[in-house]
Amino acid sequence: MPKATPAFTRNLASLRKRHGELLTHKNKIDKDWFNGVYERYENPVITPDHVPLEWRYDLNPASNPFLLERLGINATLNAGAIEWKGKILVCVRVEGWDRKSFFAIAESKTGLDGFTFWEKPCVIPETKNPDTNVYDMRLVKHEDGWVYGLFCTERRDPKAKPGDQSSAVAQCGLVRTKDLKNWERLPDIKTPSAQQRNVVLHPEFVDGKYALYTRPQDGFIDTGSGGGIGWALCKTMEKASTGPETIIDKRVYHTISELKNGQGPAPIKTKEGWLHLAHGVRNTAAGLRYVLYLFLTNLKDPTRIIAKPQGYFIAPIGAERVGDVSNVVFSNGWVAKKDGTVLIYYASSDTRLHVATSSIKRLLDYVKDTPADGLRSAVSVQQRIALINANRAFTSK
Ligand code: M1P
Repeated sequence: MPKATPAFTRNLASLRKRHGELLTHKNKIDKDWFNGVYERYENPVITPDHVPLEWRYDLNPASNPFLLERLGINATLNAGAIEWKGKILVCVRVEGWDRKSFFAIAESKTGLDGFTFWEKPCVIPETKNPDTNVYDMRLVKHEDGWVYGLFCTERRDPKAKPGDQSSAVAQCGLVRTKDLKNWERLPDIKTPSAQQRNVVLHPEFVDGKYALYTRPQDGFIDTGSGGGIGWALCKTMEKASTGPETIIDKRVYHTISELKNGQGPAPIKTKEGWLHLAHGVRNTAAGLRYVLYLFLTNLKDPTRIIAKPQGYFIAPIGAERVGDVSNVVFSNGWVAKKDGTVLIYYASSDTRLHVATSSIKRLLDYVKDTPADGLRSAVSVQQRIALINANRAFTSK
């Protein structure tokens, strides 16, 4: 064993101490914040600093005498989530300094803190057309017995001119697993659209077919003529090729999702309908703003929206507003526990992962009894006046 310098030994001990403290730190409800719908927490649940030191540092004093961080982590974001053998597992989008994302499973007993990464990142086999970048996996326990992972696979646009090094094509990559360790890669999902992101598998068969939430888009960033969250059916996941896409949740002028939107995780089945979490995007002078919203669809016909509150459910606040892509919250993972608790995993500003908690009861109350978007200022004023009038009896003088 080569001898480490005193500085190497000291710095490694301090890195290990800070890493250990981070992993054992209890996360508490943020008491300075309340809206009744959900709880926010004091700390993010996973940051780049949670990633094991062995993934970032060469710990051999002979080959790395200065203890340099060789393969740093830039961000830990958009995570799929699943309850697995009594623990909460998140499949995190981990992005290195090289801008490549990969997937890694982290587990926690509480789902609120103590997230620890499994020994190694997930090895996702490639297809004949290798992915340049993969991200935003939605984990779904399907009634066919498999756990599917649907993710975005991004490749350089084959039609791009040599001077154009940014045009890309996004499609839905697909894996399935029985243990979250061995991943079988299936062909990318084919849809009628030029590009796809935010494709999510519905957990049950519909008319004997697999059902997918899609997000048709003409270009890589712009959805173009893509009108919103789509829905398409396909016979098999082994060579998935969908029929036509119908838009079930449209983009609408001057709403939180006028520019684009996308299904978050798979919807949760409740007695009153399928509960959906999605993101909406609008453009501003400061760039795109991403917020989260909820809606409810009919149990027998998940394409039919039966309740949709106005506005957003979660928007970035405080430190969440700043990061690699500021003013963004994004979610592709949530877990509904048997006792009715819902753990909502969302990333802020494409940089770190947070949790919010609520319950099925509260979320249904919020979705069903919050007024819908009236689409005009005058209607918003009337909604607020109705609330003020109804509150007269409860207002202390
Ligand atoms: O940068 C914000 C988000 O942008 C994309 O989402 P969408 O396709 O809806 O615009 C994704 O790249 C997502 O990962 C990212 O968080």
